[in-house]
Amino acid sequence: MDWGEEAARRLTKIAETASLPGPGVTRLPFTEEHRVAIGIITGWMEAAGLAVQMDAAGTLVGRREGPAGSKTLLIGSHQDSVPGGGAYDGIMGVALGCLALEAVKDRPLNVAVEVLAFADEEGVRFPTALMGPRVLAGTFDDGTLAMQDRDGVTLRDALAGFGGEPDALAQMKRRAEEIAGYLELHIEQGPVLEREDAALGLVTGICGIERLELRFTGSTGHAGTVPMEGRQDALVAAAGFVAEVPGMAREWDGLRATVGMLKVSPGAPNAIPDAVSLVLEVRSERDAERGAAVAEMGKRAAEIAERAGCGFEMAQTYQQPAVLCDPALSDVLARAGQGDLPTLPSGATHDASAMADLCPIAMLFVRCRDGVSHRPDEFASAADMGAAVDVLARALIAFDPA
Ligand code: HGY
Ligand code: MN
Ligand code: MN
Repeated sequence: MDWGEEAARRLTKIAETASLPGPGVTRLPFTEEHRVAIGIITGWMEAAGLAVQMDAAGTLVGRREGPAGSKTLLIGSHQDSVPGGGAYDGIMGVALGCLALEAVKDRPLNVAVEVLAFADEEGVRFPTALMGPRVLAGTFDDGTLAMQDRDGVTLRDALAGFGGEPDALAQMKRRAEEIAGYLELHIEQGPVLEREDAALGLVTGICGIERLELRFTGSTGHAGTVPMEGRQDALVAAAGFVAEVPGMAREWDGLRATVGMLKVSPGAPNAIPDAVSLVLEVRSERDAERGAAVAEMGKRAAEIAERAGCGFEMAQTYQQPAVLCDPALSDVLARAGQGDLPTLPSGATHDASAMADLCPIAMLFVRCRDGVSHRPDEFASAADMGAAVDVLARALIAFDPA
């Protein structure tokens, strides 16, 4: 079988059938689209001879037993997408894991293997993410079950309604000594491999992330009668800060800072804005630099607010540290790639970020056309996906954690 063509066929099918209508793929966790995806992925796992079940966190698990007493090697990624996202982000790692096990067939392996399709990596529906890997790593905070989506549905109710078991999550922590490691194959979502004319690349590490809510406060008034002098326009302050973010980010090598959400009140064309809240996201492979950059940005924001006669406050709403891929486990992929795989950091985060709290992680990137992702035109070629399946199959056959 041409594993790359089969991967392309499967990913096209699941994109077309397990998504809300509209451009690109929209498949949020614990929805009808997720349920359709579960059915399709179950077929992939069964074709690979895996025993399939959904765990309490809504992760679909396909398991192939290994020799008695052997450790388990985990392979996985996420089934969910961003709204209007691509057909490869996340789900490709699940498809390629199943195909590699199909390719291996019943050749003897030194480990048991599980393919994991995690429910929610993007954190779009609920203001949290990575529940599946965090439950396995024992780092999941039960408090997040109370978080609500835009319709007021709690994560607890959505999970229970989907067939998960919110009250059984605490018992799901895997024993680290039984796990040989976690491998994640993922579309690069950036332009590096394409620029290097490389189909595949080994990930050195995954960036850390920090999200902060910044609030600028002024005073509202009639847009037609309040003179320009002395206004305390919260949007003027916020816009002044947003305009400076790119320049501030460039002061730190490799740092990325983005303002992707902004809310204005009262939000009327004839009323001076008296409150603006925005979300600043800062990413870096170096946590200390990220911390320094956030502190400096907060200082600059306060100065800008003061110049506009406005108040200012900032609070952290999310953070996850940078994680390094395990050199030994990465080397298994490198050797299976016959040694000529380029290496690169990941500016996107992945389920592997959370799995790093349980076991060694390694990631293999697949070239991404034009570096485009989180968009309907995200694309990985069948040839490159076929090369990834071959590398993973060779790695599985050679891998011996003893
Ligand atoms: O935000 C990220 O990097 C990932 O796509 N969730
Ligand atoms: Mn994504
Ligand atoms: Mn992803």
